[in-house]
Amino acid sequence: SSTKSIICKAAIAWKANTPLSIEQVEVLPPRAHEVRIKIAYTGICHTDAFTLSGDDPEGDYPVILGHEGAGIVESIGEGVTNVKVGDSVIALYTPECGECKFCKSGKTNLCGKIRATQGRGVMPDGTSRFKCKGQDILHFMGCSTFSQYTVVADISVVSVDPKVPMDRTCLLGCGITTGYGAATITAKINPGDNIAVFGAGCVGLSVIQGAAAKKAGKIIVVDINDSKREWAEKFGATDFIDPLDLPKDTNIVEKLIEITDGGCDYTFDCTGNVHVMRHALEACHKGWGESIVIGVAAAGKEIATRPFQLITGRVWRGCAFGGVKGRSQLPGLVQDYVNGTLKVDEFITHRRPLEEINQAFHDMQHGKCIRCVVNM
Ligand code: NAD
Ligand code: AHE
Ligand code: ZN
Ligand code: ZN
Repeated sequence: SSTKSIICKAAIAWKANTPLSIEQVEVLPPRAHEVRIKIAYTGICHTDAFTLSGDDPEGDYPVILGHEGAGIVESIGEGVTNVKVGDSVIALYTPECGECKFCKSGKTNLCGKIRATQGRGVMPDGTSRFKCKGQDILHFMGCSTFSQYTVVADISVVSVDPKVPMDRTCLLGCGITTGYGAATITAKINPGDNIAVFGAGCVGLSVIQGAAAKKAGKIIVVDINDSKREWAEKFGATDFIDPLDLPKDTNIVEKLIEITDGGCDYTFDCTGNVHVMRHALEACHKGWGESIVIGVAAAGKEIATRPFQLITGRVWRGCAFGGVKGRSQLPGLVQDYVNGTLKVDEFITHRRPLEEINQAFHDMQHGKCIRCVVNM
């Protein structure tokens, strides 16, 4: 519906480990099966900082980061039928084509349709829609929400209830959905199940929220930042342990096995630390306990445990975006928020205009920040 480029502001990462710079960018019109979105708000996720730090094997530059964004459809390319101009939308880093082997499997939310080009930072036709200073700028995770306008594949966007403010819906684009989905979709928590959550950031707090919704028994939160106790309790944790406070001869695994009479039914790593991942697996109950890896680890990091842990019935698994299928299931999560059964407002601890996006990255590194929402 549009043939013109838009000139707007975006935060560009020219190379790893340097501040973003706010630049004038040209955003080309959407081609067939693409959607141009006017981004209203974006959250900043730990994964954006991870990629900016140079730890992401797929990280490439120059790039427009950001994958937790909401906005309004400005124009659509040929053949787009799932959204229309003016829709209130959330960008999806885990697309849903509904037709590929993954989408049809009924076993996963991962979609294979555009994963290869998404990983290379380009649109499905192999080219970029961003230009700055005469150069092509790469896309990120199929979203690039740190731009006032972005172009995404039509399978990477979902329309949601326009009555819900976009400074809230943006957070359903990653952190909240990831943790809540990990607890309610990836893990099959039964009432009374004991669970442990390692790391109480936006993702871990969302796991707690999901576990509470599933009426878990003990919801034990493990974090090395003591100030997370209050946060964890607010979202439904029953216990909080700072492993640094344990007596020298007790480790966190023993402690969790002791207080759950043999181990947890489910544990979740929301730290990205591979040593924590091992603890999370080994704190699972013999015979059936499952540990779900959510945290993203740096290039070169590997997990380890004795195979005996698996032989004796513990299960190691993981998920992206909580196992949530964005186009089928995000509108329902938005309604849960409207109905008052899903907390979202509580996660917003900081707000910044686009001009202050580098300070927003600093905010995030501090223990007091859960989410900083950036007003575009
Ligand atoms: P965050 O930094 O806000 O939270 C991490 C928490 O872990 C903090 O409270 C920190 O104090 C705690 N922590 C750090 N080291 C610890 C340790 N050794 N033991 C116990 N607690 C420890 O981050 P977040 O935004 O909540 O994201 C968490 C992780 O999830 C990141 O690695 C992020 O990249 C990843 N992530 C993955 C997905 C996915 O789809 N798989 C989606 C979103 C985020
Ligand atoms: N690119 C990294 C991996 C990063 C990663 O695992 N990303 C998650 C989402 S984190 C959101 O905050 C994800 O979606 N993974 C599945 C996928 O297909 O990328 C690497 O190690 O190469
Ligand atoms: Zn994220
Ligand atoms: Zn698919």
